[in-house]
Amino acid sequence: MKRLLSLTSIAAVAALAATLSAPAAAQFAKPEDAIKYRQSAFSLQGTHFGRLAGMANGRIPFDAKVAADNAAVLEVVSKLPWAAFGPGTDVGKTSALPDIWKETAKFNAGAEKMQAEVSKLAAAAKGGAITLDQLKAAVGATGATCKACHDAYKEK
Ligand code: ASC
Repeated sequence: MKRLLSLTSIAAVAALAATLSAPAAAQFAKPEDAIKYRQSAFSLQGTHFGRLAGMANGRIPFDAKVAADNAAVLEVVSKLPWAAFGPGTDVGKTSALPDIWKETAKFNAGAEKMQAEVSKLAAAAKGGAITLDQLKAAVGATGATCKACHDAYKEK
C-alpha cells in the first residue's frame, strides 16, 4: 500500500512537472492572461527577494530563519514566469521588450542563470544557518542576474 501510494505521488509530481513545462499556449486562454500571470510572479519575486536584499543591506533586521523562509518561496516562484512568455504575449500591457522573442535562447539562458543563483541562495539559507556575509554574497550574485535581464529585456 505504501509503495502504491508513493508510485501515485511520483505520477502526480510527473504530471505537475509536465504541466509546468507545457507551452504557454496550452496554459493560458488569452495573451493577457499570460502577461498578468508573469507580472504576478515577478511581483512576488520582488517581494521575497526584496526582503532578502533588505536584510543584506541593513534595511531590515537580519534573521536567518526569515531568510530561509523567503528564499524557499523565492525558489518556487522563480520558476514560474518563463512559461508565460509564449508566442503572441509580446503585445499589450507589458514592459517586456521585443528582443525576448527574437533572442529566445539568450533570454532563456538568463532566466536559467537567475534560477540557478536563487537555488544556491535557497540551499545556503535552508535550515536557518546562513550568516549575514553569506546572505550578502548570495543576494549580490542573484541581484546581478535580475539586473542583467532587466537591462536587456525590460522597458525602462
Ligand atoms: C529587487 C527587485 C528587482 C531586483 C533588481 C536587482 O529587489 O525588485 O527587480 O532586486 O533590482 O538588480
